[in-house]
Amino acid sequence: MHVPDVVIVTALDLLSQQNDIIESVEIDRPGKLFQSVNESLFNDPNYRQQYGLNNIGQNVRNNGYGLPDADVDGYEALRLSRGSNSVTIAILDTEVDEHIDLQGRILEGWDSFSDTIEWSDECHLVGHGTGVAGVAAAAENNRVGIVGVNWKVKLLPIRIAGLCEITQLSAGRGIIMAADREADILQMSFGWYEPVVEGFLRDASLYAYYSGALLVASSGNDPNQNVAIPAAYPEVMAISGTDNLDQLADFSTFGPEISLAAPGVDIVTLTSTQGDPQRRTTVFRSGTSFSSPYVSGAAAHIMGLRPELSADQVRSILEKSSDDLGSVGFDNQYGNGRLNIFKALLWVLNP
Ligand SMILES: [Ca+2]
Ligand SMILES: [Ca+2]
Ligand SMILES: [Ca+2]
Repeated sequence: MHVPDVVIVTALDLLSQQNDIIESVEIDRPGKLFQSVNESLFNDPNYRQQYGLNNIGQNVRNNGYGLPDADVDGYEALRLSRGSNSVTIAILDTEVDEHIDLQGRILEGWDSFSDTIEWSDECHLVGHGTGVAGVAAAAENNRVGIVGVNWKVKLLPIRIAGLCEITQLSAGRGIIMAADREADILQMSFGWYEPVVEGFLRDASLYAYYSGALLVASSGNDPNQNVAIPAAYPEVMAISGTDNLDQLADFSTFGPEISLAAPGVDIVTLTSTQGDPQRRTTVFRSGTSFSSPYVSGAAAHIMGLRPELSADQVRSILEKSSDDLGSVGFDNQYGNGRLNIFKALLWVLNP
């Protein structure tokens, strides 16, 4: 309740006249504790290294000091949303391990790969899918690992890669399965440097798009190539990668298909538990594989707040609310700009 100043003044005046029982009267005022944000907010041991969420100029891995606020404003965003467990991101990747930092969030998945190609534990140990899932969804304030973009979203692991390889058949089947399982977002950190042509992979992407899912994919890790498919498909958001200075990563593929950029250099995230769920290992990864899940986690925030929005509307909000970098307006490196989750959520809450 807001009390008008005039009422307060009158009340103080009346109270101070009771000087036989009240010695003096004054207004109490709220104060602040002077702890810096990155020290106090999260107890997750690797949070301070997560410049992508909150860049305070920290020097991650001794690769140089960052540019303050060259980040997705993940810290500010938490004031507006903590995520929703009614939203699901399909992680189309290698396996997503039952890492303790993803506890309770992993739905029963599906394997599109092992019945098409033989696989071994070799690729499982890479932990690629677990790292992608961590960026989007690791739990906050659990004294484990990192802080994900979204703390409640469910994860649907769709294994499409094994033996460190991936085929368009396994990927396409996984995309169709993710759509049929009604995943809201398809997170795709893989691709092929091939032109956009008709075929099974394209058909699968269109099937998922027309079923209402938001498709998010990494642009690729070769600056001399065109944006990879499926990222280059018009129905898919293509995400390039930036560093802690908001510069395009030197490995990032770019081109006119880029929708957004997001942090992709020296990203600390989860890795394989090697079968031991108590294993809490984290690792640094670089690549557009790890920039695109920032966007998936952000999209899941929007869908949690406004479930009636279409995937196209969510995409549009993310693009319009991004921070323009490079040349003014759209450019081939950053697309519409670098993701800003806080601004996206402000847009959603105050359209
Ligand atoms: Ca910031
Ligand atoms: Ca954590
Ligand atoms: Ca620009």
